[in-house]
Amino acid sequence: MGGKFISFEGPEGGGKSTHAAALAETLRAEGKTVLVTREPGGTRLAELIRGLVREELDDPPVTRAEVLLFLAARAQVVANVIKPALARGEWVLCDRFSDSTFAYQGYGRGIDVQLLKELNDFATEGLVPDLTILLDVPPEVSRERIAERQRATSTSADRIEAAGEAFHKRLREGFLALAKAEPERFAVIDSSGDPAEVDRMIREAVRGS
Ligand code: T5A
Repeated sequence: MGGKFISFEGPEGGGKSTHAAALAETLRAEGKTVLVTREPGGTRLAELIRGLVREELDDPPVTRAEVLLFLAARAQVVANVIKPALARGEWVLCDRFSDSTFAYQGYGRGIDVQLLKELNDFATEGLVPDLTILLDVPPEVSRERIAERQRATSTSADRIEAAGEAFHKRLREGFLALAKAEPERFAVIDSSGDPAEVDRMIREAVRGS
C-alpha cells in the first residue's frame, strides 16, 4: 500500500518539528519508509529561499514577492522531493505546506485567499495533503516557546516572527478557519499541553485518516 502525505501546520512554536520527528519515528518502527521535509526548504534552492524570506534585509520582500518566493520554494520541493517520494510509495511528513501561505500571507498579510489558492495550485500541480495536523497554540504559548528557543540558541526573532501581535492573532484564527472549512482533511490538536499526549493524539489522527 502507498504512503500518505501529511503536513504539520500552525503558529510558530506549536511543535511541528518536534512532533513530526516523533511521528516519523513511530511510523519507521512500524516498518514504513518515511521522508521528513520542511517548508520553505527541503531542496538546495528552496533552502536558499528560506534564508531570503526570513532574513532582515535592507530591501525586504514586498508582500507579493513574499508570496511568490514561498510558492517558488514549494514548487521545487513538490516536484523534486515530495512527488517522487510518494510515487515510490513512501510516507511524506512536511513541516508546513500550502496552509501556511493561506494563513500567513492570506489571513496575516491580507492577500485574497482564493487568489492564493489558485497560485498555489499552479505551484503544487494540485497536490494536497491526505492529512493536515494543525498544532494549535495560543499566542502567549507561541511567544514563550520562541523566546525560550532564542535564549537557548542566542538568536533573535526572524522577520516573520517579529511581525506584531495582531498579525499572529489573525494567522492563528486563519488556521482555525481553514480547518473548519475542510474538517475531513484537518486534525486540530491542542499543542499547549504535555508533548507525550500531543504525540498520542497525532498517532490517533493518523490511524483514523
Ligand atoms: N511561512 C512559511 C509563511 O509565511 N508562508 C509560508 O507559505 C510558509 C511555508 C518558517 C516561517 O515562514 C513562514 C512561517 C514561519 O514564520 P519555520 O521554521 O517553519 O519558519 O516555522 P516556525 O513555526 O518558526 O518553526 P518553529 O521551529 O518555531 O516551530 P515548531 O516547529 O512548530 O516548533 P518546535 O517543534 O521547534 O518546538 C518549539 C519549542 O517548543 C517545544 C520544543 O521542545 C521547542 O523548544 N515544544 C513543546 N513544549 C511543550 N509541549 C509541547 N507539546 C511541545 N512541542 C514542542
